[in-house]
Amino acid sequence: LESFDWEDPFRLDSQLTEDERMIRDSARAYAQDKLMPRVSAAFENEETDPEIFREMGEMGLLGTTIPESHGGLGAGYVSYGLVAREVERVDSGYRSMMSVQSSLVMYPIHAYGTDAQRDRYLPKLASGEWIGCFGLTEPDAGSDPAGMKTTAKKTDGGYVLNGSKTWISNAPIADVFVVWAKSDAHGGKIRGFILEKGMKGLSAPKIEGKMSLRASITGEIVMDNVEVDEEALLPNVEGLKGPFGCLNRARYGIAWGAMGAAEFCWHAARQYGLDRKQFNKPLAQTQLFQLKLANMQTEIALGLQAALRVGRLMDEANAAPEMISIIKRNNCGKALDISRMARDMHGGNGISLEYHVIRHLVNLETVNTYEGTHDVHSLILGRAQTGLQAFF
Ligand code: TGC
Ligand code: FAD
Repeated sequence: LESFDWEDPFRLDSQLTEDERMIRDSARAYAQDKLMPRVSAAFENEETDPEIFREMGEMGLLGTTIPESHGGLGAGYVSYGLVAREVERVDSGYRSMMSVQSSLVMYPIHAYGTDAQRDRYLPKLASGEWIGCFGLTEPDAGSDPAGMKTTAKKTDGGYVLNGSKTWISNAPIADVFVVWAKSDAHGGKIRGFILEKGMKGLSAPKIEGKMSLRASITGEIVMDNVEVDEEALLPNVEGLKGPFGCLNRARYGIAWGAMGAAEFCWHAARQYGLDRKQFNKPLAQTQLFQLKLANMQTEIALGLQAALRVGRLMDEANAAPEMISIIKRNNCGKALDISRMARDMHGGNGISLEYHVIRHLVNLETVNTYEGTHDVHSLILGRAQTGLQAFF
């Protein structure tokens, strides 16, 4: 029989192509060399360094799946997932910054935009020169985005937008805003618009005092009679399937990313248990400690294998949104459990920023909530197997 690699139980590595391994390795090197050394201070001081977008752009980590002709990497969804896993191994906030830019801003411009919109925005978003944000959630419309109040009213040659979005990643430092609004010219249907920083009536105040995702800035988007011309409309999609098309991709990336955060916590707990002695033996030599390590290893191995399967199906254009709900829901929930367990296994040290596990834990509270809460994905899966919708 072959030997067992405890870190890679199902030989995930051997299921990747050479190109995928290269992309994974360069993302890991960047994340460990450049992000890991600054994350504790960024988290403690609640500071987001916009330079990170430029660095990620240079490394080719923005728009992994966007064609090279538009500044992307032209790689597949498995590669995108591997990048998310490496970045989130350091911090969910850094992965958030990247996945919003890639899946929620570059993707809709590429998939739903005109050639002129692609040419104007994609190269600068791919390089990180411009930062993007995605405005769907509103103060009174979170899990139920169909209830949004933001409106776009037709004018001569354009639209006037009014409304507010909240809990928007990157918004206070964004140059480009992809926002969703109900458009009177399209029978009240939801349409996407691209706004730019500096437009009259557009502001993006920071949300202060977050106890989670503190290295990633979050804000509101306030639109007070923002006038845009016809070219701001994303012409090629209508209805909720516009934002959901983007969310499918971001949710998929989160399923990989959450496993990266979980892997960090698992490895840290294992090492801590090997290093720390109580009752004259390493903690890792106790049955309870080993049970917890076995549970972590099992959930992570299964979660990564499932994410890889869905990634392969996405690369074949053969994935259904419900598959993404399974892995987003499961991997976020399991990562949150694993980070809580790792925090406990570190004893008192577990609450210190120095050991990182508490930071992952509080971050994963957000990751379990955004892009469809754990319970909302349960309802999506319940509907898919009963034919009965239980949302309202
Ligand atoms: P429902 O009737 O189910 O669907 C309405 C229309 O949308 C289509 N659709 C999809 N299309 C593509 N992909 C999907 N996953 C789709 N899901 C639905 C559907 O076919 C239909 O199309 P049509 O043409 O018939 O009109 O809509 P509903 O209102 O009943 O939806 C209910 C529910 C709960 C499933 C949905 O609204 C939901 O998923 N809520 C969660 C909201 C959410 O995920 N928000 C995320 C905000 S963005 C964010 O959090 C970014 S954080 C990122 C970071 O920082 O990393
Ligand atoms: P609610 O919808 O009010 O849900 C509250 C609770 O009720 C949850 O437990 C939920 O599961 C439950 N619930 C809701 N409906 C039902 C139901 N029918 N049946 C049973 N239970 C239900 N949004 C963006 O558009 N862009 C972003 O960039 C973005 N970034 C974010 C960054 C951060 C740090 C955070 C915290 C959020 C971000 N969000 C963003 C918003 C995020 O997507 C929403 O918070 C999320 O969709 C949940 O909406 P809500 O907060 O209004 O909660």
